Amino acid sequence: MTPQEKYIFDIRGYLIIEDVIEPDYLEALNDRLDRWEEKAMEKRSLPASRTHNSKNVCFFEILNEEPLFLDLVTNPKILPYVDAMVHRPIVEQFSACFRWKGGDTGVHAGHTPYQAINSYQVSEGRIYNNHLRVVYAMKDIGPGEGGIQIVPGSHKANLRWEGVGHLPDMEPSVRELFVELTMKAGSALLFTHDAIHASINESEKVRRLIHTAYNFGLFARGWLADHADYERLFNEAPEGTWLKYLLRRPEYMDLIPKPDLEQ
Ligand SMILES: O=C(O)CCC(=O)C(=O)O
Repeated sequence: MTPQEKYIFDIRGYLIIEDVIEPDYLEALNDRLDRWEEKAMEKRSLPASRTHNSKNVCFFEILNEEPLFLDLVTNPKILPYVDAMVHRPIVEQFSACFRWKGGDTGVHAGHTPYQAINSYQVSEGRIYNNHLRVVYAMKDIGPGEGGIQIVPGSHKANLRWEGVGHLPDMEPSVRELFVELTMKAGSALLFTHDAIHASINESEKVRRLIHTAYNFGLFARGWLADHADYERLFNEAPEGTWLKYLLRRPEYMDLIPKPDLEQ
């Protein structure tokens, strides 16, 4: 991560890096995702739950079922950013999400001006993300096609968000704070979950994302991923690798050494 990228990330709360998935690998992943999209179509008609509704379906178990996706966890083009911005990281979640027209995510962020321990911080020139999102566009995402929308700089907000919860309901003066991030297939959006964000797909195109997140290893996994979710993959990962390191359980006494970045 260059000093310029670090500066930009700190000011805006996000960074888009292009061409982080090789074309052949992207094609192979998309071939598999075609199958998952078929499953997603079936899930759309089931009663809504935390992981799906008729316009948005996510699969949080995909990493356990698709070995091909494991290399994304340790993507060598992304790992240096994770290492630079998350202290002793663990994988917090990994999911494939499909989004149809009208599907949206309401406005939210991890940051609170009154609970500093969970918040994005910088100390002695080092960035500390408690929850760094790395979101891969598996297909191009153009304007109106569901790109994540962020309020730049809001990870440092001093006041509580008082806006409404959904993008279409917002007054123009608030709505214009959001920057809609279009993406090319094979690129990654890295953002601090402390920045205010939301999204909506207003197009006929199905938005296809791989969501990953890296957390500070002392914190528990998120509300969607469980401590045991990656136990088998952790056990199978070779000793001393980044894969094993990132898939470890979050522990209060986190003593597993961090591998060198070069491997
Ligand atoms: O999938 C989306 O558009 C929203 C993602 C999001 O809210 C998140 O990663 O926290």
